[in-house]
Amino acid sequence: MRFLTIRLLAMLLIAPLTLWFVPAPVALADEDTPTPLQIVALDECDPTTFNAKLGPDFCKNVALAFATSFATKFADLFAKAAAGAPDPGWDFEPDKVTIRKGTSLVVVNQGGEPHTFTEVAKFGGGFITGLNGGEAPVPECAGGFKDVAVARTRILQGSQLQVTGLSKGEHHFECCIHPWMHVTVDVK
Ligand SMILES: [Cu+2]
Repeated sequence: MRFLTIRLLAMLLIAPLTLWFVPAPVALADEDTPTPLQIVALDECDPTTFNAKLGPDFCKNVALAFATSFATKFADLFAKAAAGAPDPGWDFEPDKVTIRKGTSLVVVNQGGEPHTFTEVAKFGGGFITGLNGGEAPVPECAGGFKDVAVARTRILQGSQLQVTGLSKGEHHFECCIHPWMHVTVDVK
């Protein structure tokens, strides 16, 4: 009888404590974590010509590239970049975003080939000279994928990268492979 009473007392004491402590962190997380803002990386690489140059499965464009004529051939991508009119199908969308401090970015690669989402002080060339349209590589991209700082900003086909902890002010991100792909992020 005494044992039962102690158990009952314990339950009566512990039950309200659990109710009190468990919901609190959930409510806090909802208030402190704004919905991430999504940016999409796009390209229309032509699997036949890209993979002939770069190996099987480099370009995994499954978004109807075979059935239509909007895919860009490997040589044409380089020719357009060299002429100063880079292919608009290679793009981050949107190009300019405004977020409040604490909001994270989620960058989703819906294209067929890899991209990077690399923060740079100033937009400029990437690490593939033939795609730079004559611009010098920016220091943040210059090392290519042998530089861990660049490699960790890589987004493979069908995957995503999350960017958190951006300070207030203007930030610039570009693809170190296709440097005309860029985004300006204004953090308020
Ligand atoms: Cu790219």
